[in-house]
Amino acid sequence: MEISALTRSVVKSNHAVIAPDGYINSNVPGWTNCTVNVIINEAMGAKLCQTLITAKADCKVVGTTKETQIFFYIISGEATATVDGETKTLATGQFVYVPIGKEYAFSEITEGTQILTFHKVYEYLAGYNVPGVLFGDAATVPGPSYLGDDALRLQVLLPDELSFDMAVNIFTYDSGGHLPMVETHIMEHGLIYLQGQGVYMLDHQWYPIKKGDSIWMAPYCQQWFTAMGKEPAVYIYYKNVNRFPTLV
Ligand code: UGY
Ligand code: MN
Repeated sequence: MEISALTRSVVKSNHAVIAPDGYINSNVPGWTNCTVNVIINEAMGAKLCQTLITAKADCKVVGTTKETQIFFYIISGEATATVDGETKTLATGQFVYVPIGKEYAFSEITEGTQILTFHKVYEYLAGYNVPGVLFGDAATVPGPSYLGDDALRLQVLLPDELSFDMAVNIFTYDSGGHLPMVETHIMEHGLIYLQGQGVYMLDHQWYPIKKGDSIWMAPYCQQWFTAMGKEPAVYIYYKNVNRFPTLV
């Protein structure tokens, strides 16, 4: 039997690795008959929230966004989503972006369905409208090579427009593929691995990472990843974008 004091999870001041073995469930009003794991939030020092919903029988996920927009992504399974009066059935890889001030309701959720959420307080931009509801499917989003390296592919799920202050991307690395540099940047990340494994360097510490693991990277947490093993490594990640970078 494995010693239960062992885990790959760590929580540091500017990054965290959260493996599923340490999950403790939360109750979220309006999200019923499901387990909810709040993986990243402001209590950690983050400016985003990332949760994982796992449906039980007769699960419903219902609410109204206020000043915080929510991006819902079906990691596996199926659900029917109604947002601002529009209804669609969402299957694995499909998503819906819910802007501020909108009602959402997920029903007919197959037992075991896993739904990822990213939440961010919306920052208005003078001269630009607040984005509308957006349904989408990662399978139809192109994945061009990243910075000219065919071992890396980047899919951008939300429109690259100034009205959006968050990006959600899917990054695919062939085995042996790696980031072309150690990134050092102001933007924050939350992510979860959808497939594969590899080694992440965060703030000059090295972590083995695999499917199901999540990572938080604060602004300026230095980051690098290489994929290992027999299949591509894939993660879906959040990034804050498109707003003036300083109050100074
Ligand atoms: O968009 C990004 O900053 C991305 N290349 N970072 C990452 O995957 N850690
Ligand atoms: Mn980055």
